[in-house]
Amino acid sequence: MTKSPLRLALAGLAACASIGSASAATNLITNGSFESVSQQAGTWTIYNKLSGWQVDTNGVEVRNNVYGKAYDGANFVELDTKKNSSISQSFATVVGQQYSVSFYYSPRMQVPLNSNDIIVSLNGVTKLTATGSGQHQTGNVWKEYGFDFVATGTSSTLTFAAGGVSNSYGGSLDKVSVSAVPEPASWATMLVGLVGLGAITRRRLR
Ligand SMILES: [Ca+2]
Ligand SMILES: [Ca+2]
Repeated sequence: MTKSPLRLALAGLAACASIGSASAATNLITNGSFESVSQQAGTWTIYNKLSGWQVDTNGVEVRNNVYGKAYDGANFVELDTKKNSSISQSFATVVGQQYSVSFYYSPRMQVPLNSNDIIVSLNGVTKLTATGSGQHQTGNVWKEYGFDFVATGTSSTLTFAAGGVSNSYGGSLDKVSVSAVPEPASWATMLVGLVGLGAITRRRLR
């Protein structure tokens, strides 16, 4: 059966709709901005549990605008609690689908380069290390980091771990997100759909 322009246009519109919902950036990470905790402004607490995240035995420090503001909302976290700690989260993925990881990192003010590392890994493999010196810094200076990956399993695990000198002072983390990247095939279908719509429109105008 040959595809009529109308059929192609409808398929294209369906693809548009699915891309639209994906580009509304469905975040696969739960509590990526660490706002689940009602942390009092200007204070910090080390937690052994945090909504959405698996927390290492050394805990995770939630800070509400203390020694620097959050990038998003009021809370951010520090992973060098009493010593270097880590948090991780597993989320459902589709094998072969590409995903984009994004997060915001800031060195901690007045803490040197060798104590501020946050090591990011996916399924146990290190992807990048966010680091910087905060020695001449006032408050937080946020910068976006990220990487893309293609899922190899129906579940993927993202881990953030404090690195460098373990001394209770380390880098800040906020606004973690993972979202599916639209596949080229979807864009191709959408283009075909738009061309099809154009053809129909031209025909109707005649
Ligand atoms: Ca936040
Ligand atoms: Ca440190």
